[in-house]
Amino acid sequence: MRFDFVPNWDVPEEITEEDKVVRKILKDNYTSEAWRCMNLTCLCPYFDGRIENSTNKCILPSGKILTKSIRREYRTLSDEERNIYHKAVRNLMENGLFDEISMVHYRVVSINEAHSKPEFWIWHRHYIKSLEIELRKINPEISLPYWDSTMDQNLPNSHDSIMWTDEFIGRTDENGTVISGPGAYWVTLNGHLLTRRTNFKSFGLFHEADIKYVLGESQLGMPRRPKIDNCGKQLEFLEIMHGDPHHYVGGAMDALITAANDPIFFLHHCFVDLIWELWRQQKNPNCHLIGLIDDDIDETYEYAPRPTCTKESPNCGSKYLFCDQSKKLPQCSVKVQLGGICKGLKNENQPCISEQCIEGICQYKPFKS
Ligand SMILES: [Cu+2]
Repeated sequence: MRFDFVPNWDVPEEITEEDKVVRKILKDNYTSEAWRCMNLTCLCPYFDGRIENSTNKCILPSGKILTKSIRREYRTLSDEERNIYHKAVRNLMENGLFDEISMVHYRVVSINEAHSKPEFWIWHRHYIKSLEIELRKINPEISLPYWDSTMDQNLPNSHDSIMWTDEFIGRTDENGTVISGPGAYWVTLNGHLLTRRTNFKSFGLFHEADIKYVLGESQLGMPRRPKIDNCGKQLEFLEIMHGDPHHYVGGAMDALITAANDPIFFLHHCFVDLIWELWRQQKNPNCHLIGLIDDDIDETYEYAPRPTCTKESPNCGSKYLFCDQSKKLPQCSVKVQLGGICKGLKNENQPCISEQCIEGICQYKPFKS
């Protein structure tokens, strides 16, 4: 049988159309309310922990202390951290929770909620937090990483980023089927193998200039009062902008209804949430409502800063990133995979994951006799 990688969780034997459709029966009742917790004391029971009276800390059954999750850029995780993260995602796929959570997104999309309106920010914030909590229940050391796709967008060809390799979010075959990474051969809720675009050219990822534009704005659409005080437009722009990486990745990510079937959804939305958080922290009090003011701050997670570099301090904090100094302002970019285009980048900035940029292509050093 072709689909021997399908977890036997609730998947009936019934496979039709030459093994192309697998019907999953979901419980469709993801009801955990852990996402409502704004601090670790509240989260503690969801981890079977206990609050130690003297310190007020949450002690897990392992004896470790439950700490705030620190969300870091996906390419700054160590190899070990990344593998632990991938494994935990796979684990949720196999125990059915990943599908249950994907289904929550499917449901709100099908009733026209949480998108193209001010709830977009809050809703997706809570949504990705649900996945993070489930991942942390498997391993409390995990934090949801974010995908700062401006670092891929900076490359001569963003599809040459190491993002799309076996070690990271995975490769696709010529049909677009994801064949490695945490989404490898995953069967989505509509019964198809997870796909992504094989040709990424038609859409862009996040552009630094657009993020700067959003952060430069001081007002926000007020929930339920979108047109008042000219507060309406800026975050709408960010929501529209967030669509480009969806289309860029393509496949399941291309459509709202299926997007959350791809694990990359959560990396992308985590970055979207980070931009929102950066914006929120510099809010304009005149355009402010509940959910945005400081006493609503969520103490269960925080964001590590986005990787940055300067000429004087060119370290982007990971062997998978480099400080691109070929442009006016130095900026951290993700490295280019073997065989990828590095034309225009400076070899001394080490843009290639392989040894060298030779004649515009990342390759190994030529053999010297
Ligand atoms: Cu959504």
